Amino acid sequence: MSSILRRIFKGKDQQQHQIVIIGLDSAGKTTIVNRLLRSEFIPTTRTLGVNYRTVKYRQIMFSLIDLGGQEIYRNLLWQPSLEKADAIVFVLDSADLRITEASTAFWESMKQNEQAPVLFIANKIDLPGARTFDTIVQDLDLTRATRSSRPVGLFRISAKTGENFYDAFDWLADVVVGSESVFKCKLRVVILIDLDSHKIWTTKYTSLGNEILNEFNKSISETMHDLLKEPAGMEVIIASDLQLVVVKNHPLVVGLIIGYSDSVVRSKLIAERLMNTASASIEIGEFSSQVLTKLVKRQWPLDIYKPKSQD
Ligand SMILES: Nc1nc2c(ncn2[C@@H]2O[C@H](COP(=O)(O)OP(=O)(O)OP(=O)(O)O)[C@@H](O)[C@H]2O)c(=O)[nH]1
Ligand SMILES: [Mg+2]
Repeated sequence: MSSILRRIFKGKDQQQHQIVIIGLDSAGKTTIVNRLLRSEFIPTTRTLGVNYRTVKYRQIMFSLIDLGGQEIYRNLLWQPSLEKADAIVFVLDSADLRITEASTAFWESMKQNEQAPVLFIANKIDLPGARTFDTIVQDLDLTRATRSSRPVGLFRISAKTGENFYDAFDWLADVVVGSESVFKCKLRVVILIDLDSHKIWTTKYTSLGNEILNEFNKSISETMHDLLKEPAGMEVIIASDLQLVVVKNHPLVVGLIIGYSDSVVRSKLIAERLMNTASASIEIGEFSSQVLTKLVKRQWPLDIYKPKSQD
């Protein structure tokens, strides 16, 4: 077989996933690409136009389209690349003061491609001026993104030191090959409340700090309070490295604590199934909390958080 034929066959065997990397200039996009290629920190110069690279990551071929982040490239080059993206990586410099500009660039890009999964990277967490995760989520309104139907993963990393770097790209690799695991969530706490604010079922899969639990209870009370105005809906609050999800569907409310890059859409599905089961059993006067405990164990065993020591 001639070498050209071999190359064609190889190309056919191995599907390449187009990963479009965007973010303001100097966010760290090319540094991330270099770390993917060489597993180390390599100094960069600004990208003029676009930089194409291919990398095999955990047996998956990524075709990386590393776009220049300066305004001229944002206007000229981003849209045509985004339209063809299989996945989008948005990189933010966590210490950059241009937060409004970054937010506009992010949300404009989301409009250019409404389907592709999004890996949101808050980079440069090694810098002393890096914003906290909560601030970034709030400033860029990221809960709106995690609530959308496409997979959205949020990660804080340092492309310089490598902190959390592979967690982020493992998530992306799972997403592009359609692995089930990314659509799972790791339930820490689930709580079911009725309209009279009675906790009718609570289950904790791990112990959590009081601060988080207080925040969780507060967000549940606020949602209960709004229940009269709006009988169905959902709230997502990011607290530390967790998400507090409150789903209401008159007359019940379910609160869940999940990991910060877990699928909110999936946690909503679990909450709705729990509410349906609970209301059906309440109606016939046969409610028992064991039924719900068993339901979670049977239906979503992989969505239950297991602390590392129990793995
Ligand atoms: N401290 C720190 N510096 C970083 C990190 N990542 C990148 N940098 C530095 O940030 C500067 C810009 O990085 P680049 O990777 O070139 O940024 P870019 O997003 O590709 O920029 P453009 O190509 O202009 O769009 C460089 O000096 C990098 O060394 C990080 O995690 N921590
Ligand atoms: Mg660059």
